[in-house]
Amino acid sequence: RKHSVWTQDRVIKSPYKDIEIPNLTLYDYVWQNLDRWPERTASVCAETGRGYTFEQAFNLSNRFAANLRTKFKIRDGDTVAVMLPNIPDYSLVSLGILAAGGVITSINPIYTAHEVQRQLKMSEAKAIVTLPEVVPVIKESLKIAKISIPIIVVKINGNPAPEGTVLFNELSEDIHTDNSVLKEVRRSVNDICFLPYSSGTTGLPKGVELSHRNIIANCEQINDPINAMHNETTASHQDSVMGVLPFFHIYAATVLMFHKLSIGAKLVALAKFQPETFLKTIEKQKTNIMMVAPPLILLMGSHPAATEKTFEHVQLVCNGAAPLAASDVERFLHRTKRDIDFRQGYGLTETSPTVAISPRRSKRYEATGPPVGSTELRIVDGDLKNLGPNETGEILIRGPQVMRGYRDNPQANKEAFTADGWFRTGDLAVADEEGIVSIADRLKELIKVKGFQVPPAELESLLREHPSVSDAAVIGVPHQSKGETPRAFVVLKNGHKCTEKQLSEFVNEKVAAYKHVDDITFIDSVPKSAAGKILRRVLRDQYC
Ligand code: 4UV
Repeated sequence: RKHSVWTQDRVIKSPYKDIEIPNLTLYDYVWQNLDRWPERTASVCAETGRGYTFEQAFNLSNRFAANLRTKFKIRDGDTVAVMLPNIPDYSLVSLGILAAGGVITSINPIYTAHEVQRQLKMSEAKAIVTLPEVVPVIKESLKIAKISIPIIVVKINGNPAPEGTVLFNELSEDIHTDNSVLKEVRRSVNDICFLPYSSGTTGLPKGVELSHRNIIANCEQINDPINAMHNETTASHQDSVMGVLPFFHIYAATVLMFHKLSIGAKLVALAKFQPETFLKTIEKQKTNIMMVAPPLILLMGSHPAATEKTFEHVQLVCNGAAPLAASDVERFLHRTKRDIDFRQGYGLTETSPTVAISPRRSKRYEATGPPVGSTELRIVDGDLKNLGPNETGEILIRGPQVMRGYRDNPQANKEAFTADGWFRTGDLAVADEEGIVSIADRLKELIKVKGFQVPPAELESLLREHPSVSDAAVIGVPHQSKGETPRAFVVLKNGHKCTEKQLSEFVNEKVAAYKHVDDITFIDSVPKSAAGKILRRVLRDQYC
């Protein structure tokens, strides 16, 4: 594949063959190979060994689906929220929602009531599935949002269902369920099936409308034989995949959950991250495929319990979600003493997510690859004019995995797409003669802490809610183990006094731990453009 993938108009074409997108819903796509491996383990809990075979997962999620329709009146296109950690039931719940004709909106299980209420309201969720211990947060969020929806809880220990909730297990295990109601479901491949929230290039998180076709296309794109990110589970071999990245995030939802179930792999669900458990699980579960983010590569390359034996079965490790230095990859690979195929994936929530993956056995660890099948890229300057090889500019994408758009947000959609339909990533990248893409920087506001999205606009609006604050701006600053952390600049109202600690407590109680602001600088005024946009670069140049 030495030939150039650049066209004369300076568009980067995929070197891989065009994918064919089966005319199936995501639900039918995931289960299409069910008869090949009904008895195999589909998902298993890393800590307890509790799990499901493919056949059990299929039957339980279908019964759950039928009961969503009969008992909760879920109809085609209704949204159901999933707020769960990585438990083996996660995929049953998700596929059940799809089988019922519903749309999944996934919520980070460590979100606060303040964060949850916004997503429940915006997505117009008709029900929510969670764990008993998360119910108090959800009840509080429903109170703030002034809405009332059924709460369904997955019971994974002996505790009874909290008051006012319904057990998932009773819905999925009820053998009297009449599954024939599922025949009423009418979903087409262009209907939305997944509605994650992403801030995109600017502002607060927005609902990203992903269709069945978007996600299936992306599964096919990473499935391409040349570009394969897996080993191809066969009659005699089953891949064992580490499910440590959170399933609520698009990377794990598509690349780990939907794709790996469709190829008959075993998904090992790790609910609570704890370094020793994580490392022990790799060894015990004979993990051969790992999808990870930078903090995990750093951990695997430095933790004393990470030894040769830990990685005995590992064949493929893919990093994504945030940049990683080649030296960190080398350190990790050196420790494994094995010839592991290391890959770098690049993508976004808005692109289902995969856009590019580094070629098999690429030694350019910091780079990703050329675009996956049926995907075109452009690298452009500030006037959207195409740049050529080895020139740095914003990366634009066209392909079947690109979202339909942000929900109910014409303004954001206008900014996210060019007039001729290219999606603007807000990432700065450079591509070489072979179309191998390296992500250079982020043009957009978004901060990524350990690969998680932290939209500055969210923290700024919380800071401005404080009675002593007149204005605020937040930027990301480099951090050794987390990648970045937020740093806030605050202007106090005339005559008001307030400490850094008071302000950070005011914000931090309303957001998940990785969004916490502990670095606050008081300034006289926030630098802004004539149009009122915060000049983050000025802040960076002046203070960092
Ligand atoms: O929307 P999001 O939170 O989405 C992601 C997706 C990660 C993926 C996607 C496909 C893969 O195959 C894979 O391995 C990982 O994180 O955040 C999108 C932003 O994250 C940054 C970039 O700024 C995106 O706009 N980002 C994602 N992947 C990389 C990255 C990467 N490999 N290197 C540098 N930055």
